[in-house]
Amino acid sequence: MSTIHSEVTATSTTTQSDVAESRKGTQKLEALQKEEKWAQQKWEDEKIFEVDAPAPGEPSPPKFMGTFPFPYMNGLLHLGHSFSLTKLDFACGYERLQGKRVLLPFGFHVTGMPIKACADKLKKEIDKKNEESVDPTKIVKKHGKAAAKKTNLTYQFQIMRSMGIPNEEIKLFADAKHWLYYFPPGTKEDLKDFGLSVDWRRSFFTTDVNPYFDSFVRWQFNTLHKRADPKVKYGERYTIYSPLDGQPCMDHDRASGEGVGVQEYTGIKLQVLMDELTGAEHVKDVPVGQALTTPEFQKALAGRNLYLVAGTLRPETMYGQTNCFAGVDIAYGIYAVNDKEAWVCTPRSARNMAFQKLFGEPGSMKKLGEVKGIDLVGVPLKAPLAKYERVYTLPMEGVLANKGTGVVTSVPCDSPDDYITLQDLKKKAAYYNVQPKWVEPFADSFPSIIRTPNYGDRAAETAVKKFKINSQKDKLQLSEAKAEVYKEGFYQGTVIIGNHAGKTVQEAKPLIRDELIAQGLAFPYCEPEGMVMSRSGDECVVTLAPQWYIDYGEEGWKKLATLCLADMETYSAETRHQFERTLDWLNQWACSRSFGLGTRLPWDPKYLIESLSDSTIYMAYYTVAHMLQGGVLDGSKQGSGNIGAEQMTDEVWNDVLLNGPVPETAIPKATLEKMRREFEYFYPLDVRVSGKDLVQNHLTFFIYNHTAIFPQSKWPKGVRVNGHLLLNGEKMSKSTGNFMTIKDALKVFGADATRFALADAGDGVEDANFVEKTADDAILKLYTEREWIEENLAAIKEGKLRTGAYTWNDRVFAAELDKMIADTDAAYYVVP
Ligand code: ANZ
Repeated sequence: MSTIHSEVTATSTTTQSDVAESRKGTQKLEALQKEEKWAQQKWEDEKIFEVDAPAPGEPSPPKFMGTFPFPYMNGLLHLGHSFSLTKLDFACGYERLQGKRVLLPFGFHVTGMPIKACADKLKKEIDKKNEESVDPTKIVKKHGKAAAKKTNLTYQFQIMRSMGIPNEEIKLFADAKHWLYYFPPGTKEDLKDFGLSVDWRRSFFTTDVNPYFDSFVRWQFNTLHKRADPKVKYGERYTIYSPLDGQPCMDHDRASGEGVGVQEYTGIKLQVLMDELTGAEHVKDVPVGQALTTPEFQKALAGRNLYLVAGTLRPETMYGQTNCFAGVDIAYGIYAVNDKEAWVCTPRSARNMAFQKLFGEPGSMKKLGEVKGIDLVGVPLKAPLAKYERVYTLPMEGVLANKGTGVVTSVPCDSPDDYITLQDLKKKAAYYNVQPKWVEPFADSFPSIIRTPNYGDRAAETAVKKFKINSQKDKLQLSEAKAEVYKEGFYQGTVIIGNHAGKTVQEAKPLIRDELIAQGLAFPYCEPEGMVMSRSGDECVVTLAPQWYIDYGEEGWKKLATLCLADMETYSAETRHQFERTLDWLNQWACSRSFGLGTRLPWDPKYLIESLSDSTIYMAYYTVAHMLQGGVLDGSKQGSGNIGAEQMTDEVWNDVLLNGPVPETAIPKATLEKMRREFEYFYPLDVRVSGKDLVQNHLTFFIYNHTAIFPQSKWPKGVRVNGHLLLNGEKMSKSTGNFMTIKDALKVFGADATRFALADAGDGVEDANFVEKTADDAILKLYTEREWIEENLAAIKEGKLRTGAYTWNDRVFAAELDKMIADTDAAYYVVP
């Protein structure tokens, strides 16, 4: 890309004043856009991107098939999408020039919850409008923007308006189906305007609204399920649950907390050193933990070991624990776990634990006593993995009663909150009677756990300085610092202590967690990510409930996925490592949902297949889609094969895609053969192109499912991922306004200049940058080139150009072109 770019730059005569001129007048832009339209129309008329497998007897050229993950259609595509798309489109263009028959199909994803949830939300807003007889567009005026903001309420109609939907059309979106007929066709038009070289005959949208695609996904799931070693299984998974209703509480059953999922913590068991508490040594300094030493409580405890249990998201930092924090005003309960243990935590978390069967029978709990946070201050503890023999319980202002267990283990090395609280306590030791010896030996001498490139070995301390945090009261800065440190540690951190030293945080985290759990030092604990209230007014918990899940991570299957990856082109070592890491930890995945849009699970149709699970092998569907559905996204018309959707039985799919036994069907043999030819010719997939964030779920699922369903010769051959796209050097974000849809870019720059700036934005896995000035400049360059071509065409016509043998300059020019071609070949084929 850069070769082409620098070539044009070298010959261009662009100046700043030209840029200004171009911004003022759009004449040049319009001239280019007119030509783009002309070319696009010509492509469409001549069907140049519509390709079929060669007919029998025809010569069979090499082929190339590339895809992009079908985007979710609850809005328009933005520049980030178009960036990944250019990587695919340019590769397809290159392969076409190599003489290959190139297939670039494009589909639209509407499976899942958000569209339905937004439609329902809009419906509620409209119903409310009818009640109040207010125009929905005036709700904000009536209730006030501030009120809306305070309650964290963005009205759905505002979101629809921000997407450019006219007021009078918004009500139509209260029907989820309307989204399916609005965004996919609109996006298709945008992508045509963008000049994407797609065979649009093969396009479709997902879910059971499209009966052909639906039959494909049902076949896929039956294939995974009905086999000697089923890949889809039934078993217990974490689910949001209403104890009062006695059943899972899915989105549509909720009075509040729509979209709230399950947060998985690790419960760390910090053992109360009861002997020290009752022993003379400790008590003579200052009496602590008296509530725990009363005869009544000791009787209830009946010799059980007592633990403060802390909920953490960062088990890998446990080497650095220096103390434990309790909220002084929080009322904790003490619960019997079994005959040997009792835990101190908030009643709310105990209720969750009870439904996760941590105390025996689901829902059962036995409370042994209560203790206020302030009465825990000074209690000595044994913290797992910590370098200190004994750490102390200290007071902290920011401990929330409604999050985790209400007990927080403190890691000043990596938690800015913990670091600053310890520093505060060091300064004013008299606070809640805190003794210097509970703080001083720990406040500065704690060990380092994680090394990151930007924050060093003591990330929390670095962040506290960077964000100028002076005390626990600087809440806003603290939450920013916490987010930064967490991100930095998770994505770039390496563990530098303990028996996992040298591993990345992403690798070490699950390993350390599993080890702590295996040794009985910790336990898995889950709760809703936020408050969820059921319609019956019950606060929901997380329980273990039976569900259908896909058995990713199962040893034999993982081996096949690893084998597939080994043969795959990943275009960068980093991408390969990311896949390897994902294969290391990826585990069972719940694939059934009861709310949203999608295909029903064929053998248990009360469930829908969730959105990441119906998207793993559908690239095979593209190979025959045009024969099934006739150019309409919803499959409401038959395609060139004249096949009814009901005819697409599992047996027919087996025949077409797996060379299965000849099915009993009214579909003519020749039609089946043609479908099989399409699949056999275009599959396996040569490259899948996407943003890098999909490696850890979608793209790994894609590998797994191909290996489960198809023979090795049909496994995917390549995945190319790119970084995120910045816009003018800043993160793209709707909330800051630094955001551009493809539609907008095409309006402002036209297709070619947009593509030009995208080509220049970056090529690696790191973030890329779309610079508007580059696109602006490209308009001028392209226009100048157009003028030059026109002049020369005229000159040719008038016979004004020199003829005869090549001069030295001609030969240099030709050699330059040859070099560029060779560079391009190398760029597409040689792995950096
Ligand atoms: C150890 C640790 C080490 C933590 C570290 C963080 C950083 P988010 O991401 O906001 O959910 N925490 C747990 N329960 C809490 C409560 N009731 N009130 C206040 N803080 C609580 O934060 C999760 C982290 O917040 C948890 O992980 C816990 O501190 C703390 F380097 O545990 B962490």
